[in-house]
Amino acid sequence: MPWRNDELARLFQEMAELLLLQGETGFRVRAYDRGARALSGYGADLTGLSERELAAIPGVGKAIAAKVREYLDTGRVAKLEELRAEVPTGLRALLRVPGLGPSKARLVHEALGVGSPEELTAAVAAGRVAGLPGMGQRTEANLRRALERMAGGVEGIPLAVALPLAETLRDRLATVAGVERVEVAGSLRRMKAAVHDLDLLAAGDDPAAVTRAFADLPEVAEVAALGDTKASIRTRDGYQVDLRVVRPAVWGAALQYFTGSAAHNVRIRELAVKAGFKLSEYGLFERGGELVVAEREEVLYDRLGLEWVAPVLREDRGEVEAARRGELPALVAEADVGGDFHCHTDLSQDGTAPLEVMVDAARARGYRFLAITDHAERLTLGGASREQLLEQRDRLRRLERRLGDIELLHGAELNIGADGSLDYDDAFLDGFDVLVASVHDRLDQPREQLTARLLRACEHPAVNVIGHPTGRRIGTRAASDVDLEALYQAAARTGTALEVNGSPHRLDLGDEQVRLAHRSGVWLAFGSDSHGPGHLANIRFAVATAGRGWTTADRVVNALPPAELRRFLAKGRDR
Ligand code: DGT
Ligand code: CA
Ligand code: CA
Ligand code: ZN
Repeated sequence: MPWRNDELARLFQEMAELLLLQGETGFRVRAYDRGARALSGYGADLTGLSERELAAIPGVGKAIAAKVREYLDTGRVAKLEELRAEVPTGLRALLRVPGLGPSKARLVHEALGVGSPEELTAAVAAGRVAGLPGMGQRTEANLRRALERMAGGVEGIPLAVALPLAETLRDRLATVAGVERVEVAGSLRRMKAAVHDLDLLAAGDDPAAVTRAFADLPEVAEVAALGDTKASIRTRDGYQVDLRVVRPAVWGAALQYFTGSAAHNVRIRELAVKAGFKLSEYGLFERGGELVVAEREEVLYDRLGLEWVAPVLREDRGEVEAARRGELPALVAEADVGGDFHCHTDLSQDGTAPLEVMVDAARARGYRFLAITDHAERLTLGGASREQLLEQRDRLRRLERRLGDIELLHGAELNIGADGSLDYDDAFLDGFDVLVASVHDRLDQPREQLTARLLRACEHPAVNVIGHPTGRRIGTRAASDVDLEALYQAAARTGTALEVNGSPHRLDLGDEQVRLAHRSGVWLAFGSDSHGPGHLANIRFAVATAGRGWTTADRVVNALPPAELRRFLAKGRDR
Protein backbone atom coordinates (compact mmCIF):
# COMPACT_ATOMS: atom_id res chain seq x y z
CA MET A 1 0.00 0.00 0.00
CA PRO A 2 1.31 3.49 -0.75
CA TRP A 3 1.16 6.18 1.87
CA ARG A 4 -2.20 7.87 2.27
CA ASN A 5 -0.73 11.10 3.66
CA ASP A 6 -1.86 13.23 0.72
CA GLU A 7 -5.35 11.78 0.83
CA LEU A 8 -5.57 12.70 4.53
CA ALA A 9 -4.15 16.16 3.90
CA ARG A 10 -6.86 16.78 1.29
CA LEU A 11 -9.58 16.09 3.87
CA PHE A 12 -8.24 18.67 6.28
CA GLN A 13 -7.67 21.21 3.53
CA GLU A 14 -11.31 20.72 2.57
CA MET A 15 -12.40 21.15 6.18
CA ALA A 16 -10.41 24.37 6.51
CA GLU A 17 -12.01 25.73 3.36
CA LEU A 18 -15.52 24.70 4.34
CA LEU A 19 -15.09 26.37 7.73
CA LEU A 20 -13.85 29.53 6.03
CA LEU A 21 -16.92 29.48 3.82
CA GLN A 22 -19.09 29.19 6.91
CA GLY A 23 -17.64 32.49 8.05
CA GLU A 24 -15.16 31.11 10.53
CA THR A 25 -11.83 32.93 10.47
CA GLY A 26 -9.80 32.08 13.52
CA PHE A 27 -7.90 29.35 15.18
CA ARG A 28 -9.75 26.32 13.85
CA VAL A 29 -9.27 27.21 10.20
CA ARG A 30 -5.57 27.79 10.72
CA ALA A 31 -5.28 24.57 12.72
CA TYR A 32 -6.80 22.46 9.93
CA ASP A 33 -4.76 24.26 7.31
CA ARG A 34 -1.57 23.70 9.24
CA GLY A 35 -2.59 20.12 9.99
CA ALA A 36 -3.11 19.44 6.28
CA ARG A 37 0.39 20.66 5.49
CA ALA A 38 1.90 18.72 8.37
CA LEU A 39 0.25 15.50 7.16
CA SER A 40 1.22 15.91 3.52
CA GLY A 41 4.75 16.84 4.49
CA TYR A 42 5.21 14.03 7.02
CA GLY A 43 8.10 11.87 5.91
CA ALA A 44 6.70 8.41 6.62
CA ASP A 45 3.50 6.42 6.30
CA LEU A 46 0.81 7.71 8.68
CA THR A 47 -1.57 4.80 8.46
CA GLY A 48 0.03 2.67 11.17
CA LEU A 49 0.34 5.43 13.77
CA SER A 50 -1.73 5.47 16.92
CA GLU A 51 -3.78 8.49 17.87
CA ARG A 52 -1.13 9.47 20.39
CA GLU A 53 1.69 9.17 17.87
CA LEU A 54 -0.31 11.20 15.39
CA ALA A 55 -0.94 13.93 17.92
CA ALA A 56 2.81 14.19 18.57
CA ILE A 57 3.51 15.26 14.97
CA PRO A 58 4.27 19.00 14.95
CA GLY A 59 1.23 20.80 13.54
CA VAL A 60 -1.18 17.92 14.11
CA GLY A 61 -2.46 17.91 17.69
CA LYS A 62 -5.21 15.95 19.45
CA ALA A 63 -8.32 17.03 17.57
CA ILE A 64 -6.82 16.35 14.17
CA ALA A 65 -5.21 13.10 15.31
CA ALA A 66 -8.62 11.83 16.40
CA LYS A 67 -10.11 12.66 13.02
CA VAL A 68 -7.24 10.99 11.17
CA ARG A 69 -7.81 7.81 13.16
CA GLU A 70 -11.55 8.08 12.59
CA TYR A 71 -10.97 8.28 8.85
CA LEU A 72 -8.45 5.44 8.74
CA ASP A 73 -10.73 3.21 10.82
CA THR A 74 -14.12 4.04 9.33
CA GLY A 75 -13.42 5.66 5.96
CA ARG A 76 -15.23 8.84 6.96
CA VAL A 77 -14.98 11.89 9.20
CA ALA A 78 -18.32 12.82 10.72
CA LYS A 79 -17.40 16.49 11.10
CA LEU A 80 -16.42 16.73 7.44
CA GLU A 81 -19.65 15.13 6.28
CA GLU A 82 -21.56 17.59 8.43
CA LEU A 83 -19.71 20.51 6.85
CA ARG A 84 -20.21 19.12 3.36
CA ALA A 85 -23.94 19.01 4.01
CA GLU A 86 -24.02 22.60 5.25
CA VAL A 87 -21.95 24.37 2.60
CA PRO A 88 -23.38 24.47 -0.92
CA THR A 89 -21.30 22.57 -3.48
CA GLY A 90 -19.49 24.85 -5.88
CA LEU A 91 -18.60 27.40 -3.25
CA ARG A 92 -15.25 25.71 -2.68
CA ALA A 93 -14.41 26.09 -6.36
CA LEU A 94 -14.94 29.84 -5.95
CA LEU A 95 -12.20 29.96 -3.31
CA ARG A 96 -9.73 29.17 -6.09
CA VAL A 97 -10.38 32.61 -7.61
CA PRO A 98 -7.50 34.73 -6.33
CA GLY A 99 -8.68 37.74 -4.39
CA LEU A 100 -12.30 36.63 -4.00
CA GLY A 101 -12.10 35.30 -0.45
CA PRO A 102 -14.75 33.43 1.53
CA SER A 103 -17.11 36.27 2.38
CA LYS A 104 -17.25 37.60 -1.16
CA ALA A 105 -17.61 34.04 -2.44
CA ARG A 106 -20.68 33.63 -0.21
CA LEU A 107 -22.01 36.98 -1.29
CA VAL A 108 -21.87 36.29 -5.04
CA HIS A 109 -23.25 32.83 -4.42
CA GLU A 110 -26.22 34.08 -2.40
CA ALA A 111 -26.96 37.23 -4.39
CA LEU A 112 -26.27 36.00 -7.92
CA GLY A 113 -26.47 32.20 -7.67
CA VAL A 114 -22.88 31.92 -8.85
CA GLY A 115 -21.33 28.51 -8.06
CA SER A 116 -18.16 28.17 -10.14
CA PRO A 117 -15.35 30.29 -11.58
CA GLU A 118 -17.01 29.96 -15.01
CA GLU A 119 -20.31 31.36 -13.70
CA LEU A 120 -18.45 34.13 -11.97
CA THR A 121 -16.74 35.01 -15.26
CA ALA A 122 -20.17 35.33 -16.87
CA ALA A 123 -21.48 37.46 -14.00
CA VAL A 124 -18.47 39.76 -14.20
CA ALA A 125 -18.85 40.07 -17.98
CA ALA A 126 -22.49 41.03 -17.50
CA GLY A 127 -21.52 43.68 -14.97
CA ARG A 128 -23.59 42.05 -12.23
CA VAL A 129 -20.87 42.03 -9.60
CA ALA A 130 -20.16 45.74 -9.20
CA GLY A 131 -23.00 47.11 -7.12
CA LEU A 132 -23.23 44.25 -4.66
CA PRO A 133 -22.61 45.45 -1.09
CA GLY A 134 -18.93 46.24 -0.68
CA MET A 135 -18.08 45.41 -4.26
CA GLY A 136 -17.38 48.27 -6.68
CA GLN A 137 -15.94 48.75 -10.15
CA ARG A 138 -12.46 48.17 -8.83
CA THR A 139 -13.26 44.80 -7.28
CA GLU A 140 -14.96 43.79 -10.50
CA ALA A 141 -11.94 44.80 -12.60
CA ASN A 142 -9.60 42.90 -10.26
CA LEU A 143 -11.81 39.83 -10.45
CA ARG A 144 -11.90 40.02 -14.23
CA ARG A 145 -8.12 39.97 -14.36
CA ALA A 146 -7.87 37.13 -11.84
CA LEU A 147 -10.38 35.05 -13.81
CA GLU A 148 -8.55 35.72 -17.07
CA ARG A 149 -5.33 34.52 -15.51
CA MET A 150 -7.03 31.37 -14.22
CA ALA A 151 -8.55 30.60 -17.60
CA GLY A 152 -5.17 30.90 -19.28
CA GLY A 153 -3.68 28.23 -17.03
CA VAL A 154 -3.35 24.47 -17.25
CA GLU A 155 -6.70 22.73 -17.04
CA GLY A 156 -7.54 19.34 -15.65
CA ILE A 157 -6.73 17.35 -12.54
CA PRO A 158 -3.31 18.33 -11.21
CA LEU A 159 -0.72 15.57 -11.32
CA ALA A 160 -0.32 16.08 -7.57
CA VAL A 161 -3.86 14.90 -6.99
CA ALA A 162 -4.19 12.36 -9.77
CA LEU A 163 -0.99 10.37 -9.40
CA PRO A 164 -1.23 9.46 -5.69
CA LEU A 165 -4.88 8.51 -6.21
CA ALA A 166 -4.04 6.38 -9.27
CA GLU A 167 -1.21 4.70 -7.39
CA THR A 168 -3.55 3.91 -4.50
CA LEU A 169 -6.02 2.29 -6.89
CA ARG A 170 -3.23 0.47 -8.73
CA ASP A 171 -1.89 -1.01 -5.52
CA ARG A 172 -5.35 -2.07 -4.39
CA LEU A 173 -5.99 -3.78 -7.72
CA ALA A 174 -2.65 -5.52 -7.52
CA THR A 175 -3.91 -7.44 -4.50
CA VAL A 176 -7.07 -8.66 -6.26
CA ALA A 177 -6.97 -12.40 -6.97
CA GLY A 178 -6.11 -13.17 -10.58
CA VAL A 179 -4.51 -9.80 -11.36
CA GLU A 180 -1.08 -10.48 -12.85
CA ARG A 181 -0.07 -6.93 -13.65
CA VAL A 182 -1.47 -3.48 -13.24
CA GLU A 183 -0.07 -0.12 -14.30
CA VAL A 184 -1.03 3.51 -14.47
CA ALA A 185 -1.53 4.40 -18.15
CA GLY A 186 -2.69 7.38 -20.23
CA SER A 187 -1.47 10.90 -19.68
CA LEU A 188 -0.56 10.04 -16.08
CA ARG A 189 2.04 7.51 -17.19
CA ARG A 190 3.35 10.30 -19.41
CA MET A 191 3.47 12.51 -16.26
CA LYS A 192 1.54 15.42 -17.74
CA ALA A 193 1.20 18.37 -15.36
CA ALA A 194 -2.59 17.95 -15.39
CA VAL A 195 -4.78 15.18 -16.76
CA HIS A 196 -8.41 14.80 -17.77
CA ASP A 197 -8.97 11.41 -16.23
CA LEU A 198 -7.06 8.54 -14.65
CA ASP A 199 -6.33 5.44 -16.72
CA LEU A 200 -5.34 2.03 -15.39
CA LEU A 201 -4.43 -1.10 -17.30
CA ALA A 202 -4.52 -4.55 -15.76
CA ALA A 203 -3.77 -8.05 -17.02
CA GLY A 204 -5.37 -11.29 -15.87
CA ASP A 205 -6.99 -14.44 -17.20
CA ASP A 206 -10.45 -13.54 -15.91
CA PRO A 207 -10.90 -9.87 -16.91
CA ALA A 208 -14.57 -9.71 -15.86
CA ALA A 209 -13.68 -10.63 -12.28
CA VAL A 210 -11.16 -7.79 -12.26
CA THR A 211 -13.55 -5.13 -13.51
CA ARG A 212 -16.08 -6.23 -10.88
CA ALA A 213 -13.49 -6.02 -8.12
CA PHE A 214 -12.52 -2.57 -9.38
CA ALA A 215 -16.10 -1.32 -9.17
CA ASP A 216 -16.18 -2.50 -5.55
CA LEU A 217 -13.11 -0.57 -4.37
CA PRO A 218 -13.79 1.74 -1.41
CA GLU A 219 -12.71 4.85 -3.38
CA VAL A 220 -15.55 4.32 -5.86
CA ALA A 221 -18.55 6.60 -5.45
CA GLU A 222 -20.31 5.88 -8.71
CA VAL A 223 -19.96 3.25 -11.44
CA ALA A 224 -20.45 4.90 -14.81
CA ALA A 225 -19.84 1.80 -16.93
CA LEU A 226 -19.08 -1.82 -16.08
CA GLY A 227 -18.24 -4.41 -18.73
CA ASP A 228 -16.23 -7.61 -19.03
CA THR A 229 -13.00 -5.89 -20.08
CA LYS A 230 -13.48 -2.26 -19.09
CA ALA A 231 -15.00 -0.13 -16.39
CA SER A 232 -15.34 3.56 -15.67
CA ILE A 233 -15.93 4.89 -12.22
CA ARG A 234 -16.10 8.20 -10.44
CA THR A 235 -14.25 8.58 -7.14
CA ARG A 236 -15.62 10.33 -4.07
CA ASP A 237 -13.61 13.40 -5.08
CA GLY A 238 -15.40 13.37 -8.43
CA TYR A 239 -12.56 12.10 -10.62
CA GLN A 240 -13.12 9.69 -13.47
CA VAL A 241 -11.03 6.53 -13.59
CA ASP A 242 -10.99 4.20 -16.60
CA LEU A 243 -9.80 0.63 -16.28
CA ARG A 244 -9.03 -1.75 -19.14
CA VAL A 245 -8.27 -5.39 -18.49
CA VAL A 246 -6.44 -7.56 -21.03
CA ARG A 247 -4.95 -11.06 -21.17
CA PRO A 248 -1.34 -11.24 -19.97
CA ALA A 249 -0.17 -12.31 -23.44
CA VAL A 250 -1.06 -8.92 -24.95
CA TRP A 251 0.18 -6.75 -22.07
CA GLY A 252 2.87 -4.85 -23.98
CA ALA A 253 0.70 -3.94 -26.94
CA ALA A 254 -2.12 -2.81 -24.66
CA LEU A 255 0.18 -0.77 -22.44
CA GLN A 256 1.65 0.93 -25.51
CA TYR A 257 -1.81 1.67 -26.86
CA PHE A 258 -3.31 2.99 -23.62
CA THR A 259 -0.31 5.08 -22.68
CA GLY A 260 -0.79 7.24 -25.74
CA SER A 261 -0.64 9.98 -26.51
CA ALA A 262 -3.17 9.54 -29.29
CA ALA A 263 -0.88 11.64 -31.53
CA HIS A 264 2.13 9.45 -30.75
CA ASN A 265 0.08 6.33 -31.46
CA VAL A 266 -1.06 7.66 -34.82
CA ARG A 267 2.59 8.08 -35.85
CA ILE A 268 3.48 4.59 -34.62
CA ARG A 269 0.59 3.05 -36.49
CA GLU A 270 1.61 4.84 -39.72
CA LEU A 271 5.07 3.36 -39.38
CA ALA A 272 3.62 -0.09 -38.81
CA VAL A 273 1.44 0.12 -41.89
CA LYS A 274 4.35 1.34 -44.02
CA ALA A 275 6.40 -1.61 -42.86
CA GLY A 276 3.63 -4.00 -43.85
CA PHE A 277 2.26 -4.65 -40.37
CA LYS A 278 -1.03 -4.13 -38.61
CA LEU A 279 -0.95 -2.65 -35.11
CA SER A 280 -3.68 -2.61 -32.49
CA GLU A 281 -4.04 -2.86 -28.74
CA TYR A 282 -3.89 -6.64 -29.25
CA GLY A 283 -0.48 -6.69 -30.88
CA LEU A 284 1.68 -6.18 -33.94
CA PHE A 285 0.64 -8.53 -36.74
CA GLU A 286 1.85 -9.50 -40.20
CA ARG A 287 -0.58 -8.53 -42.92
CA GLY A 288 -1.60 -12.18 -43.14
CA GLY A 289 -2.67 -12.08 -39.49
CA GLU A 290 0.32 -13.79 -37.91
CA LEU A 291 1.34 -12.33 -34.58
CA VAL A 292 4.75 -10.63 -34.40
CA VAL A 293 4.71 -9.36 -30.83
CA ALA A 294 2.23 -8.44 -28.10
CA GLU A 295 3.72 -9.20 -24.74
CA ARG A 296 6.51 -6.67 -24.35
CA GLU A 297 6.40 -2.99 -25.14
CA GLU A 298 10.18 -2.78 -25.76
CA VAL A 299 10.03 -5.56 -28.32
CA LEU A 300 7.12 -3.90 -30.06
CA TYR A 301 9.10 -0.68 -30.55
CA ASP A 302 12.11 -2.73 -31.63
CA ARG A 303 10.17 -4.64 -34.30
CA LEU A 304 9.06 -1.29 -35.70
CA GLY A 305 12.69 -0.23 -36.02
CA LEU A 306 12.48 2.18 -33.08
CA GLU A 307 14.36 2.67 -29.84
CA TRP A 308 12.05 2.24 -26.86
CA VAL A 309 10.50 5.65 -26.22
CA ALA A 310 10.12 6.71 -22.58
CA PRO A 311 6.45 7.49 -21.78
CA VAL A 312 7.29 11.10 -20.86
CA LEU A 313 8.39 11.68 -24.47
CA ARG A 314 5.32 10.23 -26.18
CA GLU A 315 3.71 13.48 -27.28
CA ASP A 316 4.59 13.50 -31.00
CA ARG A 317 7.13 16.23 -30.52
CA GLY A 318 9.78 14.58 -32.69
CA GLU A 319 10.39 11.49 -30.56
CA VAL A 320 9.33 9.01 -33.25
CA GLU A 321 11.84 10.42 -35.76
CA ALA A 322 14.55 10.52 -33.10
CA ALA A 323 13.80 6.93 -32.05
CA ARG A 324 14.10 5.84 -35.67
CA ARG A 325 17.49 7.47 -36.05
CA GLY A 326 18.59 6.05 -32.71
CA GLU A 327 19.00 9.58 -31.39
CA LEU A 328 16.67 9.75 -28.42
CA PRO A 329 18.23 11.76 -25.61
CA ALA A 330 19.51 9.90 -22.54
CA LEU A 331 16.97 11.51 -20.22
CA VAL A 332 17.95 12.70 -16.78
CA ALA A 333 16.83 10.16 -14.18
CA GLU A 334 16.15 10.32 -10.46
CA ALA A 335 19.38 8.40 -9.90
CA ASP A 336 21.35 11.32 -11.40
CA VAL A 337 20.04 13.71 -8.76
CA GLY A 338 22.61 14.16 -6.01
CA GLY A 339 20.63 16.64 -3.97
CA ASP A 340 17.93 19.28 -3.80
CA PHE A 341 18.16 23.05 -4.27
CA HIS A 342 14.91 24.21 -2.71
CA CYS A 343 14.02 23.21 0.80
CA HIS A 344 12.34 25.06 3.69
CA THR A 345 12.59 24.39 7.41
CA ASP A 346 10.34 25.64 10.20
CA LEU A 347 12.22 28.92 10.00
CA SER A 348 9.80 29.65 7.14
CA GLN A 349 6.24 30.40 8.24
CA ASP A 350 4.88 27.62 6.07
CA GLY A 351 7.64 25.13 6.87
CA THR A 352 6.71 22.29 9.24
CA ALA A 353 9.96 20.58 10.25
CA PRO A 354 13.23 21.57 11.92
CA LEU A 355 16.53 21.61 10.04
CA GLU A 356 17.68 18.29 11.48
CA VAL A 357 14.56 16.47 10.31
CA MET A 358 14.86 17.82 6.78
CA VAL A 359 18.52 16.86 6.63
CA ASP A 360 17.79 13.34 7.90
CA ALA A 361 15.15 12.93 5.22
CA ALA A 362 17.69 13.99 2.59
CA ARG A 363 20.23 11.50 3.92
CA ALA A 364 17.60 8.78 3.86
CA ARG A 365 17.21 9.53 0.16
CA GLY A 366 20.94 9.02 -0.29
CA TYR A 367 21.63 12.64 -1.23
CA ARG A 368 25.18 13.98 -1.35
CA PHE A 369 24.03 17.52 -0.68
CA LEU A 370 21.04 19.56 0.42
CA ALA A 371 20.45 23.29 0.08
CA ILE A 372 18.45 24.89 2.88
CA THR A 373 16.57 27.84 1.41
CA ASP A 374 14.21 29.48 3.85
CA HIS A 375 12.23 32.57 2.90
CA ALA A 376 14.04 35.89 3.06
CA GLU A 377 12.85 38.86 5.06
CA ARG A 378 10.88 40.82 2.47
CA LEU A 379 8.30 38.09 1.95
CA THR A 380 4.90 39.58 2.75
CA LEU A 381 3.99 36.61 4.93
CA GLY A 382 7.21 37.07 6.87
CA GLY A 383 10.68 35.65 6.26
CA ALA A 384 13.86 35.10 8.22
CA SER A 385 15.90 37.96 9.66
CA ARG A 386 19.67 38.24 9.28
CA GLU A 387 20.18 37.09 12.84
CA GLN A 388 18.00 34.04 12.35
CA LEU A 389 19.84 33.11 9.18
CA LEU A 390 23.25 33.52 10.76
CA GLU A 391 22.14 31.37 13.67
CA GLN A 392 20.83 28.80 11.23
CA ARG A 393 24.16 28.86 9.40
CA ASP A 394 26.04 28.01 12.61
CA ARG A 395 23.65 25.22 13.42
CA LEU A 396 23.91 23.88 9.88
CA ARG A 397 27.72 23.91 9.87
CA ARG A 398 27.81 22.08 13.19
CA LEU A 399 25.31 19.52 11.96
CA GLU A 400 27.28 19.02 8.77
CA ARG A 401 30.48 18.36 10.71
CA ARG A 402 28.76 16.02 13.10
CA LEU A 403 27.12 13.97 10.33
CA GLY A 404 30.03 13.96 7.91
CA ASP A 405 28.07 12.22 5.14
CA ILE A 406 26.18 15.06 3.48
CA GLU A 407 27.17 18.49 2.22
CA LEU A 408 24.83 21.14 3.57
CA LEU A 409 24.57 24.30 1.50
CA HIS A 410 23.38 27.30 3.40
CA GLY A 411 21.02 29.32 1.26
CA ALA A 412 17.88 31.39 1.19
CA GLU A 413 14.97 31.96 -1.14
CA LEU A 414 15.16 35.67 -1.91
CA ASN A 415 12.30 37.80 -3.13
CA ILE A 416 12.85 39.57 -6.41
CA GLY A 417 11.35 43.00 -5.74
CA ALA A 418 9.17 44.95 -8.16
CA ASP A 419 12.31 46.64 -9.48
CA GLY A 420 14.51 43.55 -9.48
CA SER A 421 16.23 44.36 -6.19
CA LEU A 422 16.79 41.65 -3.58
CA ASP A 423 16.54 41.25 0.19
CA TYR A 424 19.39 42.21 2.56
CA ASP A 425 22.57 43.69 1.03
CA ASP A 426 25.30 42.41 -1.27
CA ALA A 427 27.87 41.78 1.45
CA PHE A 428 25.38 39.66 3.36
CA LEU A 429 24.33 37.80 0.21
CA ASP A 430 27.96 36.94 -0.52
CA GLY A 431 28.04 34.88 2.66
CA PHE A 432 25.62 32.21 1.40
CA ASP A 433 26.64 29.00 -0.35
CA VAL A 434 23.65 29.15 -2.67
CA LEU A 435 20.82 31.57 -3.38
CA VAL A 436 17.48 30.99 -5.02
CA ALA A 437 15.65 34.16 -6.09
CA SER A 438 11.94 34.07 -6.85
CA VAL A 439 9.13 36.43 -7.75
CA HIS A 440 6.50 36.23 -5.02
CA ASP A 441 4.43 39.36 -5.65
CA ARG A 442 3.29 41.66 -8.43
CA LEU A 443 3.18 38.73 -10.84
CA ASP A 444 0.78 40.68 -13.03
CA GLN A 445 3.25 43.42 -13.93
CA PRO A 446 3.56 44.28 -17.63
CA ARG A 447 5.87 42.02 -19.63
CA GLU A 448 8.80 44.46 -19.89
CA GLN A 449 8.89 45.13 -16.15
CA LEU A 450 8.53 41.52 -15.10
CA THR A 451 11.22 40.45 -17.55
CA ALA A 452 13.56 43.22 -16.41
CA ARG A 453 13.12 42.07 -12.80
CA LEU A 454 14.15 38.51 -13.62
CA LEU A 455 17.05 39.65 -15.79
CA ARG A 456 18.37 41.85 -13.04
CA ALA A 457 18.24 38.93 -10.61
CA CYS A 458 20.21 36.78 -13.09
CA GLU A 459 22.89 39.48 -13.30
CA HIS A 460 23.40 39.41 -9.53
CA PRO A 461 26.75 37.70 -8.80
CA ALA A 462 25.37 35.66 -5.88
CA VAL A 463 22.07 34.47 -7.34
CA ASN A 464 22.43 30.85 -8.48
CA VAL A 465 18.87 29.81 -9.23
CA ILE A 466 15.74 31.61 -10.39
CA GLY A 467 12.94 29.88 -8.46
CA HIS A 468 9.65 28.90 -10.15
CA PRO A 469 10.41 31.26 -13.07
CA THR A 470 6.88 31.71 -14.48
CA GLY A 471 4.89 31.72 -11.23
CA ARG A 472 2.20 29.43 -12.58
CA ARG A 473 0.00 27.44 -10.20
CA ILE A 474 -1.60 24.43 -11.77
CA GLY A 475 -5.35 24.93 -11.94
CA THR A 476 -5.39 28.43 -10.44
CA ARG A 477 -2.80 30.71 -11.98
CA ALA A 478 -1.44 30.94 -15.49
CA ALA A 479 2.23 31.61 -16.15
CA SER A 480 3.15 35.28 -15.83
CA ASP A 481 3.78 37.28 -18.95
CA VAL A 482 7.56 36.99 -19.18
CA ASP A 483 9.83 37.20 -22.22
CA LEU A 484 11.20 33.72 -21.61
CA GLU A 485 13.55 33.84 -24.58
CA ALA A 486 15.28 36.84 -23.00
CA LEU A 487 15.37 35.03 -19.65
CA TYR A 488 16.98 31.93 -21.22
CA GLN A 489 19.65 34.10 -22.87
CA ALA A 490 20.40 35.96 -19.63
CA ALA A 491 20.45 32.79 -17.54
CA ALA A 492 22.82 31.03 -19.96
CA ARG A 493 25.12 34.06 -20.20
CA THR A 494 25.33 34.71 -16.46
CA GLY A 495 25.62 31.12 -15.28
CA THR A 496 22.30 31.29 -13.43
CA ALA A 497 20.24 28.12 -13.33
CA LEU A 498 16.50 28.12 -13.92
CA GLU A 499 14.56 26.01 -11.50
CA VAL A 500 12.39 23.08 -12.41
CA ASN A 501 10.22 23.32 -9.33
CA GLY A 502 8.88 19.89 -8.46
CA SER A 503 6.05 21.01 -6.23
CA PRO A 504 3.23 19.32 -8.13
CA HIS A 505 1.16 22.48 -7.76
CA ARG A 506 3.77 24.35 -9.77
CA LEU A 507 5.96 22.25 -12.12
CA ASP A 508 7.67 25.45 -13.13
CA LEU A 509 9.45 25.67 -15.60
CA GLY A 510 6.94 23.49 -17.44
CA ASP A 511 7.91 20.79 -19.92
CA GLU A 512 7.90 22.80 -23.14
CA GLN A 513 9.75 25.69 -21.50
CA VAL A 514 12.34 23.27 -20.15
CA ARG A 515 12.96 22.06 -23.66
CA LEU A 516 13.54 25.56 -25.02
CA ALA A 517 15.74 26.50 -22.08
CA HIS A 518 17.77 23.31 -22.49
CA ARG A 519 18.27 24.13 -26.17
CA SER A 520 19.46 27.63 -25.24
CA GLY A 521 22.20 26.13 -23.09
CA VAL A 522 20.57 27.01 -19.78
CA TRP A 523 21.50 25.12 -16.63
CA LEU A 524 18.53 23.59 -14.84
CA ALA A 525 18.25 23.22 -11.06
CA PHE A 526 15.72 20.78 -9.60
CA GLY A 527 14.03 21.89 -6.41
CA SER A 528 11.32 20.06 -4.47
CA ASP A 529 10.20 23.27 -2.72
CA SER A 530 9.74 21.08 0.36
CA HIS A 531 7.91 22.42 3.38
CA GLY A 532 8.20 19.11 5.23
CA PRO A 533 10.35 15.98 4.91
CA GLY A 534 7.74 14.08 2.91
CA HIS A 535 7.94 16.65 0.14
CA LEU A 536 11.52 15.81 -0.78
CA ALA A 537 10.07 12.96 -2.84
CA ASN A 538 8.44 15.57 -5.09
CA ILE A 539 11.77 15.83 -6.85
CA ARG A 540 10.41 13.01 -9.00
CA PHE A 541 7.99 15.49 -10.56
CA ALA A 542 10.88 17.80 -11.44
CA VAL A 543 12.71 14.87 -13.04
CA ALA A 544 9.59 13.88 -14.99
CA THR A 545 8.93 17.44 -16.14
CA ALA A 546 12.55 17.79 -17.23
CA GLY A 547 12.25 14.46 -19.03
CA ARG A 548 9.16 15.73 -20.84
CA GLY A 549 11.41 18.62 -21.88
CA TRP A 550 14.04 16.21 -23.31
CA THR A 551 16.61 17.11 -20.65
CA THR A 552 19.89 15.23 -20.35
CA ALA A 553 21.80 15.02 -17.07
CA ASP A 554 24.70 17.12 -18.35
CA ARG A 555 22.68 20.34 -18.05
CA VAL A 556 21.32 19.63 -14.58
CA VAL A 557 23.13 21.25 -11.68
CA ASN A 558 21.87 18.56 -9.26
CA ALA A 559 23.88 16.00 -11.22
CA LEU A 560 27.22 17.83 -11.10
CA PRO A 561 30.17 16.23 -9.30
CA PRO A 562 31.03 18.10 -6.06
CA ALA A 563 33.96 20.15 -7.39
CA GLU A 564 32.05 21.35 -10.43
CA LEU A 565 29.01 22.08 -8.31
CA ARG A 566 31.13 24.26 -6.05
CA ARG A 567 32.50 26.13 -9.05
CA PHE A 568 29.01 26.64 -10.42
CA LEU A 569 27.71 27.97 -7.12
CA ALA A 570 30.65 30.33 -6.61
CA LYS A 571 29.40 32.31 -9.65
CA GLY A 572 30.60 35.90 -9.16
CA ARG A 573 30.83 35.80 -5.38
CA ASP A 574 33.55 37.91 -3.86
CA ARG A 575 35.65 35.23 -2.17
P1 DGT B 1 -6.15 12.92 -20.94
O1 DGT B 1 -7.01 11.88 -20.30
O2 DGT B 1 -6.92 13.84 -21.80
O3 DGT B 1 -5.31 13.64 -19.96
O4 DGT B 1 -5.12 12.19 -21.95
P2 DGT B 1 -4.97 10.64 -22.28
O5 DGT B 1 -3.84 10.53 -23.22
O6 DGT B 1 -4.88 9.86 -21.03
O7 DGT B 1 -6.28 10.27 -23.07
P3 DGT B 1 -7.45 9.21 -22.81
O8 DGT B 1 -7.74 9.02 -21.36
O9 DGT B 1 -8.59 9.66 -23.65
O10 DGT B 1 -6.93 7.87 -23.45
C1 DGT B 1 -5.87 7.12 -22.86
C2 DGT B 1 -5.00 6.57 -23.96
O11 DGT B 1 -5.70 5.59 -24.75
C3 DGT B 1 -4.55 7.60 -24.96
O12 DGT B 1 -3.41 8.30 -24.52
C4 DGT B 1 -4.30 6.78 -26.19
C5 DGT B 1 -5.32 5.69 -26.11
N1 DGT B 1 -6.49 6.00 -26.92
C6 DGT B 1 -7.72 6.24 -26.46
N2 DGT B 1 -8.56 6.48 -27.48
C7 DGT B 1 -7.84 6.42 -28.60
C8 DGT B 1 -8.13 6.58 -29.97
O13 DGT B 1 -9.25 6.82 -30.38
N3 DGT B 1 -7.10 6.45 -30.85
C9 DGT B 1 -5.84 6.15 -30.42
N4 DGT B 1 -4.86 6.04 -31.32
N5 DGT B 1 -5.55 6.00 -29.15
C10 DGT B 1 -6.53 6.12 -28.24
CA1 CA C 1 -6.56 9.85 -19.49
CA1 CA D 1 -9.42 7.73 -20.21
ZN1 ZN E 1 10.18 28.06 -1.67
